Amino acid sequence: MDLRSLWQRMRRSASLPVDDAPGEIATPLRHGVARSLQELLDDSSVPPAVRQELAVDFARVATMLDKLQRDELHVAVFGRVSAGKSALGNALLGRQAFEVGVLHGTTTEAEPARLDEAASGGLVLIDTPGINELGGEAREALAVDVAQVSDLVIYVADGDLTRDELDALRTLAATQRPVLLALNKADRYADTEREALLAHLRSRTAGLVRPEDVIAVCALPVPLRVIDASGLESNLPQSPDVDTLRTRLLDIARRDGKALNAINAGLFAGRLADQVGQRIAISRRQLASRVIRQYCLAKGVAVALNPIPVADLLAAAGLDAAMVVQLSRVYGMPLTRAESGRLVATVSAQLIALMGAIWGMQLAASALKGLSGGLSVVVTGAAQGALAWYATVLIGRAAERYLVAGKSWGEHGPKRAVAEVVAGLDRDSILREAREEILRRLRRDPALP
Ligand SMILES: Nc1nc2c(ncn2[C@@H]2O[C@H](COP(=O)(O)OP(=O)(O)OP(=O)(O)O)[C@@H](O)[C@H]2O)c(=O)[nH]1
Ligand SMILES: [Mg+2]
Repeated sequence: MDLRSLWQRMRRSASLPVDDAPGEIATPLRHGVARSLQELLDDSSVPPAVRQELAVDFARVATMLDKLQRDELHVAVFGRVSAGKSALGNALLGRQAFEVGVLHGTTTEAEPARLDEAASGGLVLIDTPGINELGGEAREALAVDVAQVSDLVIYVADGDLTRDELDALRTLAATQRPVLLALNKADRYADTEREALLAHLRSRTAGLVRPEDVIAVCALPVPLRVIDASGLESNLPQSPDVDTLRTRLLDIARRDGKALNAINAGLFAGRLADQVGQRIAISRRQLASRVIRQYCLAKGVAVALNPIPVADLLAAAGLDAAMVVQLSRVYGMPLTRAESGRLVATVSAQLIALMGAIWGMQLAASALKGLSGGLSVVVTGAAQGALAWYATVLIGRAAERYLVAGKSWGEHGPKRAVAEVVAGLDRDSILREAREEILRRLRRDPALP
């Protein structure tokens, strides 16, 4: 009996729908996950670039929910190059769905091959490229990706496991999917040898794979060479032997049934929410950096053209307040112009209190450092512009911190927060970059001295 009919029979015996009828777990989950993602897609305070990325995830969730609804069992085959992953996939499916090769690296991309009748419920096998030509990080990423789209994973080995393979197994096991270890090419071992190797593999993978899930298989045995009575040689094809593995697969599916899918969809949705949160944070931060830089440049160039006393730099707060209004929008916590003005005043007061007059002197020296003699108006202007730039960076970063914390300076108040922002930035490299950037802008303008 092929796996699909077994699967269907199993479903019938468990009184589960064999056709396309939506499952009882699927519906609420579908709505919950899809709705919260859709809300993020529609949220205008989420930067457009993030929303675009979300659309990709949304499609992925839709596929997963679809799968949930159809009650398919997605099984990924994973392992080293030439371990026989593709051959094992074919043996389980009972047809030549995947290309099998003697050359290394036959399968180069994860390719799902569906049973033709998968729409009425069934098994979907996912073949993957061999992991040993990948670096550690890529290997881990592939393992996580593969696990994400499968309900369970078969790790295929054709001998003892290397340290890298054990690492990959660990990554797979950490994804909470059931992992089976198939020792393929069993035809190459004598019975005692094979049993010894299985025992060894069970002990090496203890805690990662259940002992009963370490199974010997023969996906594509080499044909037997026979010599008949007249001395004529011929090759006798051997049939694959994957029955034990198949039975175990079905046992697990039967044991966990629909719950297996539901758990995976739940895990995926949870992880997705974390990832989405992180991505929004990163994207907001990038956007905020661009906003701050625009204001730094505007203010830096303006001050360079109209030098003002150093002490007045922090007081030139109009532009800074406009910047804070924009930053507050980036972080989805809009502030009014008046609120932004007050925020800038608070930060400036802290900066002045922190550093006072000495700060101004040191900064001026710092900004001018490295300039040769014959200071032209442009160069001294640029030094002052750089100071204005630096002050704007500090104000911008402090405002960001306040916004990210949900409009709060935290329990230690603005003094500590601003001091930490100052300590966390490399003053001299900001000044250097600012000066170079301002000079570049000024030189580009032919109307300037
Ligand atoms: N003796 C023996 N050889 C096998 C068996 N299964 C697969 N092979 C051979 O192993 C080689 C690799 O098989 P594939 O299925 O292409 O291996 P793969 O893991 O998919 O390899 P890549 O896609 O290149 O990573 C082929 O030459 C197969 O004939 C088996 O059970 N016994
Ligand atoms: Mg392959």
